[in-house]
Amino acid sequence: MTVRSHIKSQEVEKAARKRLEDRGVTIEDIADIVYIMQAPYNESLRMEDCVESVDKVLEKREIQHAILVGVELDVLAEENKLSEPLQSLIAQDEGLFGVDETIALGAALGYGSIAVTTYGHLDKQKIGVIERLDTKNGVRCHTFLDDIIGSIAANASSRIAHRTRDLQDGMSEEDLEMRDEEDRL
Ligand SMILES: [Ca+2]
Repeated sequence: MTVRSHIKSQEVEKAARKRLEDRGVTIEDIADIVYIMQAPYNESLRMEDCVESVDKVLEKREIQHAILVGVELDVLAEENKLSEPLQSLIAQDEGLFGVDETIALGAALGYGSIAVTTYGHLDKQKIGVIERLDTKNGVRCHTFLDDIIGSIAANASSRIAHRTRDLQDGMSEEDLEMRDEEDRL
């Protein structure tokens, strides 16, 4: 086992973003879901707000770690590199295997109850890119990725809901910016 003593956070963020890209998921794909989720509550919502929100969520370490763990397991399952019975549980996306959802839900906890309920909704109503990933075609394994995308979209939706309220309440852009920084755990 080789262990590197210091892993820079920029390296982790870059790797997580690359993982999504390699799996064919763009920030815009996730932003589309955010738009669908938030537009009914926010008349002036623009697509670019959703893209920005997804981008900010991807700055969060907890999310980056969830992406790295989840996609790694999906890829190892595709390559038949896991040991049994885990290999089959993940490759088949076995209905009672809930670790994919546990990781994704855990990553949604940092953005409060709106993120949690939105994640739950997206888990049931597969929307946009999640639906595409959920389609089992026997070649690709997205057991973890679909839930992680749901979690990112849920967090970005919750972030927009809270920011919209804060702006209505007269909070300045600087205060909101500071909040994002504090949130970056
Ligand atoms: Ca799943």
